[in-house]
Amino acid sequence: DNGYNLWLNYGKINDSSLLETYRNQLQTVFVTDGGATVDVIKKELDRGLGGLLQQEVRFEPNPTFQNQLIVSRYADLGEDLRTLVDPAGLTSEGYFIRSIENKKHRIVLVTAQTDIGLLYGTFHFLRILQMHQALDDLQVVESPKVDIRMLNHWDNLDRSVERGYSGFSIWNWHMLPDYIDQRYIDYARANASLGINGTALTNVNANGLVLTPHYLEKVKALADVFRPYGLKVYLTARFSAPIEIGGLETADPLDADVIQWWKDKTKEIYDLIPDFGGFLVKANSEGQPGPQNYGRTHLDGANLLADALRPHKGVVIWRAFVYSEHDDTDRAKQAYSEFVPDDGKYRDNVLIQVKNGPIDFQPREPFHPMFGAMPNTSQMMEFQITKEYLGFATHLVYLPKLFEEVLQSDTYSKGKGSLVAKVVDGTLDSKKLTGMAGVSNIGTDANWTGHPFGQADWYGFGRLAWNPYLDSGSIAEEWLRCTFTNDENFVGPVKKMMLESREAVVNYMNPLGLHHMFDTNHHYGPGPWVDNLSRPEWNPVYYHKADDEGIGFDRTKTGSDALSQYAPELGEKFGNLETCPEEYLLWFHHLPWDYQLKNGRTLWDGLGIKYQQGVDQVRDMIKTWESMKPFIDEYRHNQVSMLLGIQLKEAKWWRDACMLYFQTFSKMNFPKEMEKPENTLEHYKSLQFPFAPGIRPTWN
Ligand code: BDP
Repeated sequence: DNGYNLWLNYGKINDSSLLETYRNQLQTVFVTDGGATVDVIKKELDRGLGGLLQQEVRFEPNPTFQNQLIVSRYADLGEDLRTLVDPAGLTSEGYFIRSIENKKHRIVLVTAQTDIGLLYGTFHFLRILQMHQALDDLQVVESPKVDIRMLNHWDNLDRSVERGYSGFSIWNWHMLPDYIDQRYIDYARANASLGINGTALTNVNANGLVLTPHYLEKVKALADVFRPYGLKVYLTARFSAPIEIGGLETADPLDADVIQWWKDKTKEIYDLIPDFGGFLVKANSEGQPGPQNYGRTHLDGANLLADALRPHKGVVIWRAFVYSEHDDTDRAKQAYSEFVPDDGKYRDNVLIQVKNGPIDFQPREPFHPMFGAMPNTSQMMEFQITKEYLGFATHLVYLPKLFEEVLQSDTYSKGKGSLVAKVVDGTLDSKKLTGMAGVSNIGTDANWTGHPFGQADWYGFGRLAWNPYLDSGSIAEEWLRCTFTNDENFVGPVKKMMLESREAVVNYMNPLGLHHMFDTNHHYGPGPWVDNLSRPEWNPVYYHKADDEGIGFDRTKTGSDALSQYAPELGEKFGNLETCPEEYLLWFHHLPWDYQLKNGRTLWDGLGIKYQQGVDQVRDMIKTWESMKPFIDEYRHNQVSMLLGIQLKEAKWWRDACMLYFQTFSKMNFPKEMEKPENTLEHYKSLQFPFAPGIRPTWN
């Protein structure tokens, strides 16, 4: 099994008594009449039930109500069934699944207000079977808690993928629009199975060409494929496009010709793609053009595009990933200072998309202080599903654990319990428009994500975008059961391994609040010594600030005071060494090497012990995986074994390179718990990776 089918693995149910029960309960299927989405539902049921029950699926032209699966819009239900389900509170994408047994009926009913709701309900129903759950007392009521649930592809038109580690871009621009790759359809199916309803096709480091007629035809072809699956297309808009493809002299957001150009361009797109989602914009960040090039603000830029999109009901997703060249106090503070003062001034079809942490997708960061700080502006969460800073597609790190930690963080913006999840789903400040984006890890590799367990990150992102309160353990379990097997001897240990994998990577890369110690450009291996890049905040030494005295970034009042951007309760908690959780210690404090940790050991020893622990955790993962051989196919078992072997090698590399380097300052012996480094510091410094995948071609 090469993993192409993802979690939509409809292999035969091998528990014979369960199989008998299902076969009996689901003798026939009735699906409401309808258009393209209903056709998709029928196809999925044919495939899913056919595979799981290993028998031909009998579709009836009319409901018989006996031992039948009924998939029907709420409005088409007879009075007697309608009274059994109450659609109040169900959003247009929500659904019910109920088993009903009374005098007239012995059915499982999937119903919804819309065809897309029915499709989502169908996938959920199939998942119930994939997980071998009983159909007897089903009472499922589901509506997504977040409006826009989208993937961001950092895909370039030449098919390279920025920070992509699983092959090339799946968008074959050259052969579109005439050639529709089967992958596009399977991509849409997989996303629909999770409720993902949007996809930004192109890199945030944008190319204006995608907005030219030649490319828009290709985009339209993809949008047509995705439509029946409820998946809307978005594009990244290069702010200087009016100059580059429009022939104007300026892209000033207040210039009348520029305003008109964006209006016309937007209309041109909607004429081709009536349900186009909108624009995703990275402006005035890392060399991307933006309104500040003309002395204007992010607010001016975002509102310009919002006005062009409003007549068509589109949205602007404006990224907050900015750090200015002119403020070198603390990069962690800059986005907040540029956006928060304009809270409430953005048009209502603007969402500000904020990365989960204030620096950049590190193995661990505290949540971004903008969450909870803009009660009058729609905000969107941006997670990174691709593992730019977590070992690419080579390391097994289960990201939903990280996502959950962020979503469950308390912002205290409205007192205790003001979780980031409540900002994201809008309930904290009664937001009308909400969203969650994940930077995709999908490519042309046979299994889509390179590492077989990378699929779990896509899966988990989708599930959390639907419901940000889900727990990462249940998500792991669902994914394992649907992807591999329901054998408890497999699910239990592998789930445990997945849940521990996130802490392992933190330990062997960036323990105790350290961050951004990655080597130049590729962000793969360690480079804590790097100090030669043109901007201070591109250098690891800027972040760890190791010197003869100690290590860590002082973000308290005595330092950059980034802490003041958080609610006072958190300022207290993180600012005080007594109460600051040790996982954030060096994020917020600069401390002497002999500072005493809670367990009585010195900071120096504590660092070494954490690094060692990370290595040992990977050893445990290898052991667990070894014993899983009997439960899954050889192909994927082998793949994961080899990858874990690399992960162990590299965990040691991180430990040794970082500890040897820090030792040049601490001048202390390694703690006795730590294994001896395998190489010298000079060796680690000399390693070069000029052809690492996913690197941005130019840092401009
Ligand atoms: C950084 C990446 C860079 C992206 C940038 C972004 O190194 O490739 O372009 O984020 O999010 O993490 O815009």
